Amino acid sequence: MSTPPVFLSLGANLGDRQGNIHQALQLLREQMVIELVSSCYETTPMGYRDQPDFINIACAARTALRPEALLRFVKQVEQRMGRQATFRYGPRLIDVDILLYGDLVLDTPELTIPHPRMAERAFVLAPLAEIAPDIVHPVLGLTIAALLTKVEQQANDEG
Ligand code: PH2
Ligand code: MG
Ligand code: MG
Repeated sequence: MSTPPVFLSLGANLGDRQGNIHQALQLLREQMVIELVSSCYETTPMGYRDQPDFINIACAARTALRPEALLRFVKQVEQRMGRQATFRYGPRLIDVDILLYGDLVLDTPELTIPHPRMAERAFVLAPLAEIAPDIVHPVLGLTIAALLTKVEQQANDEG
């Protein structure tokens, strides 16, 4: 296929976390060919800490959907799985975020690609580095492996 590789981050910290991730991947396959899936990472919550640990994964996929349609589709998958709106960074059954869409750089009120916080988040970068260490972030010009190293060094510096 000639569509660009799309990278998604999935996270869950409510209910059957592993089952939710698995179900989301199945639903995503309705509109995407999923080519690579990372292993599952159990991660401590970032942002708002007083909530259960997450399971996070990353996947690589191809889709005919353009970015805006892809965003609508992943939001629909979250809704179909019963995700309830809570507060920002709060607990969720499933979260599906678009990280990268080929080399596309996009910034609209609805959608920012690359994902604006991916470079700060070990829970995004560690799974992504497992499946795509050498992909270059189209804005920062660094590989995923290099971004992960930076985040890990910062975490060490902060103790
Ligand atoms: N998602 C958030 C906020 N904090 N922390 C972890 N460990 N994993 C997540 O997926 C996560 C988070 C907002 O989407
Ligand atoms: Mg998210
Ligand atoms: Mg989200």
